[in-house]
Formats: sequence, C-alpha cells, structure tokens
Amino acid sequence: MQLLKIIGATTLVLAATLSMAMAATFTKGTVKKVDAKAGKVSIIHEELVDLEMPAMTMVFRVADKAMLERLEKGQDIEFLVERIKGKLTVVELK
Ligand SMILES: [Cu+2]
Repeated sequence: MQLLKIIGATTLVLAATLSMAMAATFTKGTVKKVDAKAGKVSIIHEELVDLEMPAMTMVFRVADKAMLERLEKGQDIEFLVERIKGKLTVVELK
C-alpha cells in the first residue's frame, strides 16, 4: 500500500514536470507598472496561449521579487507565466 502511494506520488511529480516543460511558451508584453512592495507587475500582454487567455492588461505576481529590479515601465518583455497556488505568476523573463 505504501509502495503504491510512493509510485503514485512519483508519477504525479513526473506528470507535473512534463506539463511544465511543455507549457514553456513565452508571451510578449509591455510593462505598465512595477509594484516592488507588493511583488507585483502590471503587464499589457499578448495572448497567453497556454492559459487560453486573450490579450489584455493585468497584474501578475512574480516568483522572485528580484525580477522586479530588471523591469521598468514601458519596457518590452517576453515572459513565462505559471499558475502557482491559483495565482498567475511570472516565473521567467527573457
Ligand atoms: Cu490576462
């Protein structure tokens, strides 16, 4: 029983890793506002293909606040978004 649980958990981890690797589609956007205190950035983004989200302006969290130091208003970026604990989060910047 314990072994089955371990196999199940391992399979889940593998599946998650695989889906992350497959979901690595960068999206283009323009920084509208950086909120360093809140650890958030507002981005005018193109379609988020992996999330089936049309182009719009919205606020994202960032996986690491240090990312915000690389961002400034008006900057054109390419970024990777993941849903972390239900919140859309910028996990990578080009
Ligand atoms: Cu959006």
